[in-house]
Amino acid sequence: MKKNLVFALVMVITLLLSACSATEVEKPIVNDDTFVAGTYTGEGNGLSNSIGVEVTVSTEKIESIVFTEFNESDFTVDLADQLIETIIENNVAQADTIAGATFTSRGTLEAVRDALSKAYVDGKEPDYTKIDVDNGEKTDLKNISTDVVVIGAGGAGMSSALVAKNNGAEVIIVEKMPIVGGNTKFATGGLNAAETSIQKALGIEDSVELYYEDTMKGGGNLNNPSLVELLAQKTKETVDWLIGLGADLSDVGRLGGASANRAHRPTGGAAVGGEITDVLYENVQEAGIEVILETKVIGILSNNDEVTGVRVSTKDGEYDINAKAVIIATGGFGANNELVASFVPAFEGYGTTNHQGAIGDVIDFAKDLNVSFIDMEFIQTHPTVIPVKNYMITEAVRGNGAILVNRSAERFVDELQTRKVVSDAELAQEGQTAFLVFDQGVRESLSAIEKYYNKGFLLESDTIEGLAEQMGVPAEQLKATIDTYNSYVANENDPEFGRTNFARPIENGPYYSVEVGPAVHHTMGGVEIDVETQVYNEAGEVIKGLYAAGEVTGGVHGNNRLGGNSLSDITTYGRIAGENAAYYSKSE
Ligand code: MEZ
Repeated sequence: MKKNLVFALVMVITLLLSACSATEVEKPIVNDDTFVAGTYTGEGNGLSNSIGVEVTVSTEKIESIVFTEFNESDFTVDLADQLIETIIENNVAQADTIAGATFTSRGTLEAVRDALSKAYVDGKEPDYTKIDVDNGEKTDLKNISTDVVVIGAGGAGMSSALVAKNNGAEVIIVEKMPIVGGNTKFATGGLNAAETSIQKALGIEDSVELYYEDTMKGGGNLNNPSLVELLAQKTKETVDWLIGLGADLSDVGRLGGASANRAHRPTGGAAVGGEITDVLYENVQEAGIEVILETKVIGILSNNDEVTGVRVSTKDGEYDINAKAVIIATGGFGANNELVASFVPAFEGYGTTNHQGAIGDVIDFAKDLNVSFIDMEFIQTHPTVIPVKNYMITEAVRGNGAILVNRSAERFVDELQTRKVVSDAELAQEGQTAFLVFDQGVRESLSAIEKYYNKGFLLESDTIEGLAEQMGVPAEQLKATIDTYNSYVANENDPEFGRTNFARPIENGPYYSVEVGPAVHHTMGGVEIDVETQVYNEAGEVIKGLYAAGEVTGGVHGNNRLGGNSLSDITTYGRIAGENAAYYSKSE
C-alpha cells in the first residue's frame, strides 16, 4: 500500500489473523466509561520521521485509527496496519512491536497512546499498576532496588553480572526474551585469544601483538586502537576465567583473517556458544543472581547527570528497578532489517544469523540520555549461511579445510579471507551463492558439522563425480578444482587466490557440499565506550554510572569483525564492565 492510501485508511478488520496472533497484548482498557467520546490526534517517532494518527473513541472503546502522517519504508506499511488492527480488535493501549518493523511499531504505538492520553476520562489513564487480566484485580507493581542492573542475559550480560557479583555488588539481570543466551548461544567457530595456556599446551605460536595486528587489519584500521589493545592483552585471562567456571575450550582452530590458530572451542571442535552460555548461566544461578525474563527495558532512569536505574515493561505492566549502576548488554541489531537497511540500503531484505531479539532496543531506551552511537553503518554479512533457512555454517569448516566453488565448479576466492571479501566474491558469482565442499577428513575434524549432517543440510556422495551431479555442477571441473587445490595444500602455496592456511587436503570420501550465501551477521557499530566500558553522550561526556559491553558497543571491530572476536569481546569487556560497575556502585 502506498503512502497516499495510508493517509486515507480507516482500519477495518480484514488483516491476517496469523500475523495478529504473533502480537501479545497488554494492559486492557477495562471500564465502559474510560473515554470522552470523540476524535483525538497523536504523534510518535518512527524510524526517522514522525508518525501521526487520528484515533476515534466511543465512551468504552477505540472505534477507528487513521494515519495522518506516515513516511516509513513501504515494506512496513502492512505491518503497521496489522498493529493498528490488533489495537482496535483488543481495545488496548499497548501491544508488542512487530518483528521486522520495530521502530515503526513503536512510533505507531506512541502516537496512539498520545492520542488516547487526551481521550481518557479524568483519572482513568492507566498508571503503573498491574492488572490481572483474568479477574481485573489491581495490585501495585514492585519498585525494586539493587546495586547493578544488567540489561541483557547474553554472554556479555552474564559475564558482567558474575564479575559484578564477585566484586561485592548485588546484581539483577533483566532480559526481554523468555530464555537467556541471546546471540551467544548460536556462536559456533570459536573464541579468539592469544598466548593462552591452551595454545601453549598445543605448541601453537601466537602473540598478543599479532592478534592486535590481525584485528586492526580485519577492521580496516577503523577500530579504536585502545579497545583492541586491551582486548588482545586481556582475552587470555578471559579464557582462564571461563575454564575456571567450567568451560571446555581445549580445541583451537583457525578462522578468517587470523595469522595463527587462536579460535578456542570445546574438544573435537564442538560449537562454542552453547558451551559458554550454559557455563555462564549455571554460574549465574549458583551465584544467586536474579534473572528476570520477558521483561523489556523501556528507559534508563537518571537524576541530573547520573543514572539511577531502569524502567521495565512486562506483560503485567511497567515498573522501575532502582540501581546505582546500569550495564547495557543488549547485543546488536542484525535482526532488525528495517534498521540495518537504513544504514546499508543494499542489505534490505537480507536474511540474518541473529536471534529475533537482536533489534537495537538501546536506540530507543537510551535516547533520553543522548547516548553517542558510532560506526552504525558498519554491518557485516557472514558468507556461509544457507539461503532461506538462514542457518549459519561455521567459518571453522573452511578453517578446517573446506573450499568454496561456484556453479562452474571453480574456486573464486581465498576462503579464509575476511567476511566482507568472501561475501562480496560470492555476490559476484552466478546466482550470488556458492557451494561449500569438503570431505570426511574435515567432517571428522570438527564435531560442529554433525549438527548440519543430522539436520539433513549436506549433500553427500562417495565420489566427487556423484557429489557434482547432486550439486548440478560439471563433474570434471569439480574433480580438477579439487586436484589443483590439493596440490596447493601439498606445497602450502595457493598461487591463484593466496590462501595461506591449509588444514588438510580434500581426498577421503564421502564428500559433502552445501549451498551458502551471505546473511547479516554482526553490527559493528553501537554505543561509544572507553576501555573502562563507560558510556559517552553526544557531548563527549561520560554518563555517570552507565556501562556497556558486547555487540551493543561500537569501536572494537572497526568496519569488519574477525570470526572468533565476538566471544572474546563480549566476555572480556563484559568482565571489565562488571568490575567497574560494581566499583562505581560501592563508591557512591
Ligand atoms: O565469530 C563468529 O562470528 C564466528 C566464528 C562464526 C562462525 O562462523 O562460527
